[in-house]
Amino acid sequence: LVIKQIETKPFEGQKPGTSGLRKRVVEFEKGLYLHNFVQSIFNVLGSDKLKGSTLVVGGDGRYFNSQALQIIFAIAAANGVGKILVGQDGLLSTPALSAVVRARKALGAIILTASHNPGGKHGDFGIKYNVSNGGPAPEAFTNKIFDETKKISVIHMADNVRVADLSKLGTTEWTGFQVEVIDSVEEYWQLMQTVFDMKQIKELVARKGFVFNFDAMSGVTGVYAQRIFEKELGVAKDCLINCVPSEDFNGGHPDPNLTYAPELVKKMNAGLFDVGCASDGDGDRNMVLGKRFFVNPSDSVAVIAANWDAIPYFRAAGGLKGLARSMPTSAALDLVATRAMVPFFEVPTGWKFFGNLMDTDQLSICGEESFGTGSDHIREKDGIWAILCWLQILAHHNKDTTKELVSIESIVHNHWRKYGRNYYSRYDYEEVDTKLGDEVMKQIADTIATKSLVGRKFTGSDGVEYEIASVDDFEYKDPVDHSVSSHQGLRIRFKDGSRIIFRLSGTGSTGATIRLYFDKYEQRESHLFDDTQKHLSTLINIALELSNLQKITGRNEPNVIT
Ligand code: VG1
Ligand code: CO
Repeated sequence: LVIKQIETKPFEGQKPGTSGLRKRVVEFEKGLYLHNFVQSIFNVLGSDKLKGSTLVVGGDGRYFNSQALQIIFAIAAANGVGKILVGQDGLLSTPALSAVVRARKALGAIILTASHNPGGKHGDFGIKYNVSNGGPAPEAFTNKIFDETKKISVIHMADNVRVADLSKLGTTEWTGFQVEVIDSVEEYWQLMQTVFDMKQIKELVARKGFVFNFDAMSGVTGVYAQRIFEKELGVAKDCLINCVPSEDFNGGHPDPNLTYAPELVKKMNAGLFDVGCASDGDGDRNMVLGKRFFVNPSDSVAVIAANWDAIPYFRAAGGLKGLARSMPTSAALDLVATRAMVPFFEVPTGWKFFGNLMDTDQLSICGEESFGTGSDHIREKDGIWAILCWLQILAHHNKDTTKELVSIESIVHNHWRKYGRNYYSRYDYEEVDTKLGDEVMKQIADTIATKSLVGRKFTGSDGVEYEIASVDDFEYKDPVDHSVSSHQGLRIRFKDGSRIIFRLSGTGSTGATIRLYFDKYEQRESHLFDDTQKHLSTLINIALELSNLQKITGRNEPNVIT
């Protein structure tokens, strides 16, 4: 190893957000921008931990992935790392990376992704550090990285480390340092086989007339889908769409929702398939659609939890240890936890808060409204796992193949009949001027701080009265490490359990994204099947009135409604 010390100066604003550092590619390409952040991670880890350690590295294949990998190899080698495991072609889905860290007992991982943000030369790039449990580094750790980025002055980098061919499995070696290209698809498939009854899913797929479609949105899951859905489970090739990873996601926005997955949504609305699924750029998000039916992500995690006994992994664990959701996610999961009589947790937005609960055996299944669902089989949310859960649940409800197919829609409808329904929607106002975004949040925070809202009544066009029961700024105290995370979202709660939540996104790369979340519980049988936007219209109007959002931002409509 030929090691050099390179002088550097801090870059401003290298603060990791909800899920790592995300910026425009042009930022990352500026001089030593990436180098600084990587060295800062290593500075936090320290030479004792790094010496001879194993790290897992890979990304979702977006533009700049390959260059970034070589930079990371060279810096890692110079900082004492003993071995790097990298996915074939430099690809690793976020969930596969988590699985590999755990299986190989690695010190941690560096994942290169901006998840669902568009890619390409003019798109976004991102980098995130995961710790040894396979999950995102906790806030205390990411704060330390940020502190290091503010004072960094030198980068240690090997001059002669470069892996010529990332498509070839195998090891490249230097004195005291190796890079091994691994088949992460195989490792991920091994894990999935311990979670699911693949034979049963295969039978469902083979059922006459049953059609399943999967859209990888040109993200990383394409390679996992080809192996698992096509080769192992027998799904027809033409039922897998956009399954070749592309540096710019073929010009698309790799976010599996009703706005950004139009191709799949259109086909599902036309009633062409029984099940339609999609995942995001890095493979941790999922969207599940039935024939002409959208499964709201908050409902998805609730239905999976309620049907845990269809899934061998949870049966083997002896049932559910506990359930958890992020604060803005609908309260549908709470109802499942209550009925199952298992512990329940409400954590801030972002997957890093679930890890401690899982590591202490208090949590089995968890989810976020943002199309994230997962369990303690790894420490990241997992798109393909969630899709396999739905296929397993479907297979479980369709053991008798002579009967008409029990559809996704009927499974969800029956769930609502049993538990009641949480009408739910999220409004996103993207790329708002940062100052205006802060102003909206300040307006609502000020109103909340005076508590003058409590007791205020609003009557909707449907004659239903809403009375504000409580207001606060969500704060979470981690029950395991006792760390406190403040300012995690402004909450207005009503007497009937309805909620309005205001949050600023922590994953955008430019300007501010304001998120408004609406959640309203309904138990009356005659109101279980209403239109969501109609059913929520009073809550939506209250939110817009109290925040003055339209006036302050000049935005009449959100960019995305989910
Ligand atoms: C968003 C979602 C959050 C999710 C995060 C990372 O964060 O709201 O639920 O965990 O993205 O998802 P924010 O701060 O923009 O609201 V992913 O698929 O980027 O790893
Ligand atoms: Co993602």
